[in-house]
Amino acid sequence: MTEQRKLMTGNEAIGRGFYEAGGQLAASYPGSPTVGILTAAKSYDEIYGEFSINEKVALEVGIGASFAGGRTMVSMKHVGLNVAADPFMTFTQTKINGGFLLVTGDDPGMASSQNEQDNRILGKFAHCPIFDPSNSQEAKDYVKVALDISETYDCPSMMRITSRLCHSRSIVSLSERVSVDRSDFSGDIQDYGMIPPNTFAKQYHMKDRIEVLMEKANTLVINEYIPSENKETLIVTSGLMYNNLQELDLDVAIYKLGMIYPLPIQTLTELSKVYDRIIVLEEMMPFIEDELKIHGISCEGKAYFPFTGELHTETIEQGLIVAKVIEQSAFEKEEPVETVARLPMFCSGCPHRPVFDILKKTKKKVIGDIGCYSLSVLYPVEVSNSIISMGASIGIAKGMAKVNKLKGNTEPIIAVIGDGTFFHSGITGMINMLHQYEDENITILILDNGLTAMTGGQENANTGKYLPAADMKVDIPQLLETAGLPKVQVVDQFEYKEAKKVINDAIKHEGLSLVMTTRPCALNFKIKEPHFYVDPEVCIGCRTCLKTNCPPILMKSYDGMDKLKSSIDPAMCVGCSVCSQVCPVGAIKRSE
Ligand SMILES: Cc1ncc(C[n+]2csc(CCOP(=O)(O)OP(=O)(O)O)c2C)c(N)n1
Ligand code: SF4
Ligand code: SF4
Ligand code: SF4
Repeated sequence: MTEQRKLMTGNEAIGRGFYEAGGQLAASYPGSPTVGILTAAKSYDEIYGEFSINEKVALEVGIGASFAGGRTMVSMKHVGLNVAADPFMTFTQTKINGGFLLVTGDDPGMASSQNEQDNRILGKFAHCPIFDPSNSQEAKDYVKVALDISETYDCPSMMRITSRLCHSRSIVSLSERVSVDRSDFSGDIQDYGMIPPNTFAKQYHMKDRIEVLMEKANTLVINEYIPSENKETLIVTSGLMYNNLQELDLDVAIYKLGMIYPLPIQTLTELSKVYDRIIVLEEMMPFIEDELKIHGISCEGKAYFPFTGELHTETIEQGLIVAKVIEQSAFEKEEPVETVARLPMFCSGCPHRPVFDILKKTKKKVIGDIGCYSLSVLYPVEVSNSIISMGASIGIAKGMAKVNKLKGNTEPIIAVIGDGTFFHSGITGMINMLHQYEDENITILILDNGLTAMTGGQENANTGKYLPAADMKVDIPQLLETAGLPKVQVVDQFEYKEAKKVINDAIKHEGLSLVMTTRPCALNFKIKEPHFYVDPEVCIGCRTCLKTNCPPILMKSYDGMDKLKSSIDPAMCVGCSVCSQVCPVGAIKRSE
């Protein structure tokens, strides 16, 4: 049989690797850069795959699958592990059964994340082996290595990847699927019932396990020593940093780690006697550097390389020049190309736009949350004053209202949250609102656009309302009212004037008010009504429509008219009608 080869992203390769490794259950929660992993894994009929309601639930579904003897993979973006950390930090004490792989996608440089955290530290915290592939082939192959190690050493494995590996493509050789047969769940309480005294022995088990794995690291083939005649410097690196370093084509010895925790300390101690110095090349925190130092191996690293952002080849070269490993740059200095800054913005006809247009006019403080509506922080909308983490807006609004009250400040507080984020983790904050609530003036706006738009339009718990194929259609107002919260006022925000009145009345109401907007995401539901156009004879050039920030609207000069008048690009307009509703003179009309 001829070898099958395919160009794959890192995410696709991980999905394929899971299939080939005999994977049975994959769970995830969407988030960049890891969304494509589950999409790829669940494209194979042999794998049950789900986007769970949040990362914690995804991890718990995965724990169940592993206990039942299935090979399991749970994937999430880096911050997702904060949400899943509670079960993870105890699961790491129990026995597993089917091999368990946690894939976590870090985002150095924060291309699409609210922070830049280095999840290798959480992997160490959980006492589990951590793998760091450098290309799609390794991403695929390491899935099997990690699952084998998980089963052999009875622990969850972690694969830490970064955005660039997730999204860049390289050639992958495909293999057949293997079949793995594990026993059913034993139900052995000592192994799985994690309360003291059962937990005492488990702590030692975790510590011993890492020591055994540290020994194993010395002979693991994915840890690779590339010697050099030049005995001045050994560079210890892993993952994508290895590729970037290769581009410099240096005469220098390299130790490329495939497993970055625990480290092959014995081998590296011996190598430290062969080379004059060790330099560690890694993105973000000095993780490998610290590990080496903890084990008495003298090395340098973050003294030469930034601890934040991606390390591109040029940055690595600069660091190595400062470290005196190389003398001068091999790159010709290029003048940076001037580009026009373009901020992300809501799509044409986005249902979030009228809501923030209305809120902007209230001039009140708005506590934002995570979703497409996070863009309301940026110019030109600039309405949400704070964004922290998924679901946080409601708790923050409550805490702020309580302290404002103690200070005699009765200013209304507004929180906005999308339906996806509401189900992910906003629901607990919402129920907590009932606890010792007095009379604080808080308005919570739930922006129900029918799915999880920002991460690519995945289903959430009420998508079934719009798509019959989706199997959950939780009714948010009914859910909240049953829990004892005030009646949710449901409003169509494309009825601009009505929506404005409902939102303004809710803000004025001295108490807790809940409003839910109902228009679905224009992009994912491909909404396209007849477009609108501007009648320049009627337009007075006041620019009110422009302030809705809808991409098709711009001011232009018309023949025979001195003043700039508004115009709408018909190809981009999806016909939501919001601009026509804010025009004071009726100059914006629907086309036939
Ligand atoms: C803990 C965590 N998990 C995942 C993400 C990635 N993420 C960004 S926005 C978003 C969901 C937004 O959905 P929703 O609230 O419905 O807003 P929409 O994008 O649909 O407007 C997710 C999952 C994240 N930022 N944090
Ligand atoms: S994807 Fe949907 S919710 Fe997000 S900005 Fe576009 S229209 Fe709005
Ligand atoms: S009708 Fe107006 S606001 Fe709606 S999509 Fe078209 S240009 Fe944008
Ligand atoms: S709001 Fe109406 S009058 Fe004002 S610029 Fe736009 S189209 Fe012209």
